[in-house]
Amino acid sequence: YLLKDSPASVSYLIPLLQRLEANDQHKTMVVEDSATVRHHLVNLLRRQNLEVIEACHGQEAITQLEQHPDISLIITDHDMPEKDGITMVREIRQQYSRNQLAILGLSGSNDDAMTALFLKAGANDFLKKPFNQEELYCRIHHILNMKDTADKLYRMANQDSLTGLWNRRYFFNHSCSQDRCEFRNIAMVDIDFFKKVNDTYGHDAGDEVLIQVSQQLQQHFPDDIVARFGGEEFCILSCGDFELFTSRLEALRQSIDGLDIIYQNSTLNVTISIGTVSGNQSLSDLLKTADSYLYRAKESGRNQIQV
Ligand code: GH3
Ligand code: MG
Ligand code: MG
Ligand code: MG
Ligand code: MG
Repeated sequence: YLLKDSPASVSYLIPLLQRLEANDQHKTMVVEDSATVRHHLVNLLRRQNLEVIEACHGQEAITQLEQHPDISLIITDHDMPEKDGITMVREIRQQYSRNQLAILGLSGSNDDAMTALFLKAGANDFLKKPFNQEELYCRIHHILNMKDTADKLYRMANQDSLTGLWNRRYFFNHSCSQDRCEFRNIAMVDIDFFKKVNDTYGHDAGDEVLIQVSQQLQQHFPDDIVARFGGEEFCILSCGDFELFTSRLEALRQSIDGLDIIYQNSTLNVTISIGTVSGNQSLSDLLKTADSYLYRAKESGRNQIQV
């Protein structure tokens, strides 16, 4: 065994157990070419109720990650056939940020630079083999906490807390992810006479309407960027066929028109107005145009799409 066994100290294990009790299921991958070490690591992790996937080298790990994008922790060796650990970490980090994935490097190499190389490639931490079992648990606990904190920060900065939709900041930061497409489709969506809902049924009822309208938006546009721009105004950004886009908008309009929103003892009904445009102009030009079409939809009687 390359691994040092040490007397199990229950007190050290408690932090990891506690975080798992908090209903956090972290899917883990062990990347290690030595079957003996890999099985030992897998056993240590399974003992902590972690779901574990195995890979024998870096290339296999990358394939596994594509099949299990919800993996949140990778523990990896360096010296492996096909692809070494540091190269693998560097490649994975181009796609998976620190709020999605925690990585722990692990190597028996006597190379002084090994720790720095792993950290520079994007690992969160490094542990030398043979390692102490409690130290492994502590480091895992630590990097998973860091990942969860980074994720929380990311959500606080990019998501709308009431509806769970993306916010303006995310919208403008990620609009470039659609730069490759020739034409971009934009839709500005605004709830009609929303102020009346608040005035009649109260602010909490208004919030419920916002939540349910947001769910409809997400269901109709699962592959696009859907953001709450403010108040009762939303924006959808997508690539691809504009006719398909407008037919989806029409389906959205109809489903909200027919939606009964139950709040306490009342059934609330709202409609939406939409302004939409497609083109290769700048995002701000497209938004201005969509906004003017939305205004036209309001002027023309609401509950409609203006193209
Ligand atoms: P129009 O059809 O012209 O869009 O009329 P409207 O009443 O929907 O538009 P208006 O801009 O007059 O009112 C929007 C209201 O949305 C006013 C504001 O109090 C309310 N609002 C904004 N944010 C929230 C929120 O987070 N929760 C609730 N309940 N209300 C909100
Ligand atoms: Mg090895
Ligand atoms: Mg409105
Ligand atoms: Mg308004
Ligand atoms: Mg508005």
